[in-house]
Amino acid sequence: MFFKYIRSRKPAKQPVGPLDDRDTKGALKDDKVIAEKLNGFFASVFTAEDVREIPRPELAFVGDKSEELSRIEVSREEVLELIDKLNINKSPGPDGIHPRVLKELKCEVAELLTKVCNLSFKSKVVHRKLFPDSHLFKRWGADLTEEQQTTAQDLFTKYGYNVYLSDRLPLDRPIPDTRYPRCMKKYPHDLPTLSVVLIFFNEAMSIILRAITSIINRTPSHLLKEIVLVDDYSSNEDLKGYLDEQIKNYNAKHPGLLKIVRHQKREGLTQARISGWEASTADVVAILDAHIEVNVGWAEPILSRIKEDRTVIISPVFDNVHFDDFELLEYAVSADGFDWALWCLYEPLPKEWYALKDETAPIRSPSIMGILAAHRVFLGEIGVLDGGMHIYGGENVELGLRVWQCGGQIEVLPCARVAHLERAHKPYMLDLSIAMRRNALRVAEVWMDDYKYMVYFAWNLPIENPGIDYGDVSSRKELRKKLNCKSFDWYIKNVYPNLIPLTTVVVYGTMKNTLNENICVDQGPVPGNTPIMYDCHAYSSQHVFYLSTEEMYIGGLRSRQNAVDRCLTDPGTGDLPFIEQCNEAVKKGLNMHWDFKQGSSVMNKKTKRCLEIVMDNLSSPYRLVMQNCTGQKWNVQHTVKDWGKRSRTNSVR
Ligand SMILES: [Mn+2]
Repeated sequence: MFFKYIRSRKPAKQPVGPLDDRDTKGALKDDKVIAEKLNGFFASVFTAEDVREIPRPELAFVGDKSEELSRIEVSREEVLELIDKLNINKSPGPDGIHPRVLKELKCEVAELLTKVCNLSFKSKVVHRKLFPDSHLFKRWGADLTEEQQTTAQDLFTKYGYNVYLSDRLPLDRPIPDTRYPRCMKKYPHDLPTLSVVLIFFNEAMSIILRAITSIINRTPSHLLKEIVLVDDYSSNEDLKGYLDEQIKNYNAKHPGLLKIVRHQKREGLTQARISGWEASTADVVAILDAHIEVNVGWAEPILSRIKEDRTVIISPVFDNVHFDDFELLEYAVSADGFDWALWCLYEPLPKEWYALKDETAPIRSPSIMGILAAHRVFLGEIGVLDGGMHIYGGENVELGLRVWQCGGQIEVLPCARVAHLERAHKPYMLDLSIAMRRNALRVAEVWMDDYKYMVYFAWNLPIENPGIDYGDVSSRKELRKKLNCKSFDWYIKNVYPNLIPLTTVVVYGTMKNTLNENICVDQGPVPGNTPIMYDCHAYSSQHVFYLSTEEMYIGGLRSRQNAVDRCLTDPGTGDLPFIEQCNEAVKKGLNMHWDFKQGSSVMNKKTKRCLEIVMDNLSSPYRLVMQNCTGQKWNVQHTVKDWGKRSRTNSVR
């Protein structure tokens, strides 16, 4: 996305002045000339209307400040490039720049100019950087005293975002309206009522209060029935008595608006969402994190869509609030999907949606991410959420599959926008993949039928006795039966054709030579095409798949249409094996077919050479080579018993 690109570009390092008034030694000639230039530039780019909304940089030139100017850290390229964009696209129109993006750009230019001016013309006290390696201070906090830095860093470590700044920002701060212009249409007055659930665990107080404030200010009061806070047994003191007081204050102004549910022990994200759903009473329930700010007009599109169809589960579009400076980064509208490990990911928008030529139209989505809105009773009918999920991960995919397979639909609504604060780190858990893996198996066992094999492949687990306790799934299986839900095969063919199964896997996992079982075949450096032997760690770079079609994949598993597997090939000359993208290998007619059985050699069908390991001399490690077969034996970690062998012709794509 254009705006994202601008933001993420790294500024050039060299200190430079804003415009062209630099002499050969790099010092600026004349402050007054620059002041005039800046003023002139500002007047040429910013309209009177802009000036009302965008603060004009303070151009106060006093005395000779050229020395300070030479130390300006804002890059000239950055300013010039932005100016360039503005000039090219000055007039908004059908082929020009989107008016909202234009305004964002102008804001950036104004901000940069202000920085230039402040850095140049005000005497600056430089504080020692106490935490040069902290993510918090990468782009923020240059003017903080040492004491302030310490306070801010402590809060950052505790919460994973900039609580020091949050505590100083107004609760009702404005955020940019990121909707498409056509979203600003009128919605009917008569819509279903709304309960908003905010779940939290040890969230910072100012964050929760800002979420509440945004909901009250940006939801029509006749539609907002209540806000239900769910505390998943926080330990922070301020979230007890002080929060209760705050709730009383709100309710004094808005009688009965705020409720709080407090868990008596830590029950996890999913159970917190279920508790919020149980406590709500309006027609529609929106279940959100507490580290959000809803944007203007967020509720009306949701409520009118659910009024049309009670079986639609809705995801608003997220924008990202930076964890450090709390600025809003607009995210592109996209659908929600997942890979075979069941990690959520963004999917491109379906062609059918573009064909509608209506940017306000709902987007059919295979899955959902975290934040959702639904008809309260319908959500209950299809089983709310799986309360057996632990901590984090998998619960969204579970909901996605269940909704589609059991007669509902999931849609992303481009006009409903919610700004979500992404933590730099999640203080409550170090390795999310442990809970994720367990929850993924739960989803696989209940909803995915034989396609569950793909989840076991992706996590490199044996299908029988994976050694992971995913809890009791019998009540979820009963629910699936009771609701008469469709198969995963139906789902993948009708809802998510972009997710690609691989039904021809014979063996998978790490691959070891019997000469030394401490080292594994590894895809080697990427980018690069030479597989190597490396100490076994069993991460995806060491995942090998041998297929009944006699191909051998190395390094992870393809999940989606646009990702490509990497195939082992024998170039036929030299002593090194070569990895090529499988579709390329087919096109080029490379030697990509292998004879292999567990405990035997890996021999290329065409060249008759073998994949083997050699030690060039006693002090060197083993190398992976192609050579005349000497009878070396290989084993791959796991064997597939039956999947695909029954109905291969049906599901192979
Ligand atoms: Mn969140």
